Amino acid sequence: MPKPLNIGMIGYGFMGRAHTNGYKRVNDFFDLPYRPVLKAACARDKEKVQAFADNWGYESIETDWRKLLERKDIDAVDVCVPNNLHKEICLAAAAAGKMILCEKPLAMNTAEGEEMCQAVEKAGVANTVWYNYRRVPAVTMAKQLIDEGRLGKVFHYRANFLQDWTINADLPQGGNALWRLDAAAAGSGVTGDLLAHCIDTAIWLNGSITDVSAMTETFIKERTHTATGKKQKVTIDDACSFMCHFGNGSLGLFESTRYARGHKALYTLEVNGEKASLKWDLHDLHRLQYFDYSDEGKLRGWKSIHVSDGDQPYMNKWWVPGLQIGYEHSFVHQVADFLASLGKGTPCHPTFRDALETQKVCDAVLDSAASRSWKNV
Ligand code: SOE
Repeated sequence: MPKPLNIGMIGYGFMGRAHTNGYKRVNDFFDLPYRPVLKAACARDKEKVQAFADNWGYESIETDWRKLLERKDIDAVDVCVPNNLHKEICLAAAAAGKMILCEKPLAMNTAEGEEMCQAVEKAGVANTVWYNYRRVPAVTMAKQLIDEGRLGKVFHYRANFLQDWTINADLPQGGNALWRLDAAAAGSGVTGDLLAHCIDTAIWLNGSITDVSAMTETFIKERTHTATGKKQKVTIDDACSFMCHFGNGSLGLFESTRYARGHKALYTLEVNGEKASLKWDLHDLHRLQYFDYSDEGKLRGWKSIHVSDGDQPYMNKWWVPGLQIGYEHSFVHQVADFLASLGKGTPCHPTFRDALETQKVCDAVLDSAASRSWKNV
């Protein structure tokens, strides 16, 4: 019988729902040493958090996260609030001895992230950051192929994360979901929100990034702030592109924007090696494109692998070959891996320390754009 693991969820937005769905489904499909129990949901607005708790099946609510952390019946807290609140909550949660599952990006900047790493390491509490795309089966399979040496020496890593939801100049900054447009709450724009995903996957697949050269742009200079009702300067990056070197000698090219009309959430990545290349696209997330130069010449070409077979990552837990899974399953997988790691007493990657690497690259990217010069990570 799996042991109960009592979850305290802080926040109830998009990620609060995505993570809760993961906690609810995980034991139906995975054999695990622990079973998440939806103990308490916490947010400032009592009515809204009660509605969330009722809808998703949390046993109780809190309106002050400090109260949640005082509760003896909470084992792990899930931090799903805007980025400017991550540090304070995580430091307090670590001091209270709670395990922490923190939404990405880890922090507002590297200095905050470093403090958070030290706090969880000092407290010895299990920790992970929700960079969920690692656990899309096709992406996990890309990692396996690279680790098996099938690509050989890597020359190029390329990633894009393109959206178009902020083109409307009337969209305010601040408040539900739109806190992402307010640098005071988000820290940065697409760099921390979208490129952070690309960077996490890139470091995982291709190793460390050593130096970067970036440009950013803020296309809409002023937006009404939800809190004040007044027009305020926009200080997030609406778009960011950067090039970089990886420690393994390969070259990286990254682009992210919320102004690519027609693209809703187009995360694509491509790795080109001496022996083979691979490509992945979030809009077609169960496929991995693979080109193997060792194939017989006349048959050589890109293969579109439908990652849905039992011998492909995570897929033996789901349906039968050919029947695919989706975005939400990446969160189920992260919960499964977190619970399995707890059972083994091993870290669940990305840990806070892993996510700090991504944070450092984001900071170097923003520094580079501001100073129009190359920056070491
Ligand atoms: C922003 O639109 C967003 O929801 C990000 O915050 C998520 O991290 C990303 O996965 C999808 O886009």
